[in-house]
Parts: sequence; C-alpha cells; structure tokens
Amino acid sequence: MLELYFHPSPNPLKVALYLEEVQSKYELKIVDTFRGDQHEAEFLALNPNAKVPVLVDGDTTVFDSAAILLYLADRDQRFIGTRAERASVLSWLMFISTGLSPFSGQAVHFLHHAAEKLPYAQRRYLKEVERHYRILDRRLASSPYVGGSNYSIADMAAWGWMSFAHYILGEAGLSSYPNVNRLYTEISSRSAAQRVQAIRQATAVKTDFDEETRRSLFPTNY
Ligand SMILES: N[C@@H](CCC(=O)N[C@@H](CS)C(=O)NCC(=O)O)C(=O)O
Repeated sequence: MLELYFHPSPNPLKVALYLEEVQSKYELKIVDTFRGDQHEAEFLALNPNAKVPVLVDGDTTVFDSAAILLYLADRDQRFIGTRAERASVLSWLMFISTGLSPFSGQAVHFLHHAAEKLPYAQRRYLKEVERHYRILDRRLASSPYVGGSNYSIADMAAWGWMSFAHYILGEAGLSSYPNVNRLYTEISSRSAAQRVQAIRQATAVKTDFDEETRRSLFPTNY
C-alpha cells in the first residue's frame, strides 16, 4: 500500500488531495515536524531534505510535492490535462511550486515566526504572495482551472497554499482575488477536499511554537 509521510500543512495537503481524488488506499505516516521527526535518520533516508511530503510506493520513494503529483499523475494518467493542455499544466504547476509555495512559506516565516520583526522582509514576501495571486487571478478570469479547461494537479498544488491564505493575507483571505476564490471554493466543496480537511483536523500534532519547534523547523539558525 502507498505510504504518505504527512503533516497537516500546505505541501502534504496537495498530495493528500490527489490521493483522495483517485480514492487510492494509502497509509498516513505522521511526521511531527514541530517535534523534529523530520530529522530522524529513518526519515532522512526517504528525504535528505528533511521535509514532508514523501510518498513511498513499494520500492519507489518520491519526495517534494510537485514531484509526487507528477509521479502519480504520470502513473495513473489522470489530472495531467489533455495532450494539448500538458504544457500549460506543467507551466502552472511550476509557477505554484517554485513561486507561490516558497514565497508563501517565507511570508509565514517573517510574518509569524522570525525572532526579529523585519518590516522589509515581511513586506517583500507578502507583496510577492500578493503578486502571485494577482497573476493566478488573471489566469483564472479566462480559464476555469489553473492549467486550462480541466481540473489538474496544478489546481491541487494551488489548493494546498490557498487553504492557508488567510494566515498570510489576513482576515480578507482570498476575497481580493475573486477568480482564485471561486476556484478555491469549488475545490473545497469536492468530497475529496472535504476528506482531506477532515484528516487535517483529526491529525494530532504538536501546535505549541516553542524553542523545540523553532530548533526543529529552523535548525540552520542555531
Ligand atoms: N518543496 C517542498 C517543500 C516541502 C516543505 O517545505 N514542507 C514543510 C511542510 S509544508 C515541512 O516539511 N516543514 C518542516 C521543516 O521545514 O522542517 C515540497 O513542495 O514538498
């Protein structure tokens, strides 16, 4: 059976959504990153980068959410778009994976967790997140889905971070991006996404952001 190394945070949610969409059987392996599980030798053997998600499929191990989504979509020939849409799905998947996702991660870091309050860094990453959502919003004004006319792994990748948008953008959340919000609402109403949200709520992990957590998540600061 597939094993998904998981924490209820944005990047693992993308893969959980795919697996729920295809109604795959999989075992959730909880990695409590706030306690430092990602630095255990057993986990590092799966992902030397010490981050979730990781997928183990028999004797195949894949790490990084975009790699896992591509691996699964290629394996199943699902959610990768039509042949004509393939280039567009790949382009937008990379836009999410190398743009929206890491900028969102850094925005969370500087807005909520940095030991020093650094207005320049806060503004830089927040503005980059907003810029990515503006680009996505323009795309979605003329396209039903991120990659084109079909729901694809590019939408699933976007949904992972959209689910945490309020944590970066504040109470307004995605409301300034009506087309992004439309897609977020549509995906969230799918039964697969609802099952993922239920898993997210039910996963018992550490939430205190104390010294142990700072050392686990930001080890290079020490
Ligand atoms: N590029 C990676 C990033 C993975 C990532 O940053 N995962 C976070 C959870 S969303 C994590 O494992 N954080 C724990 C840590 O950085 O120690 C991906 O898309 O999978």
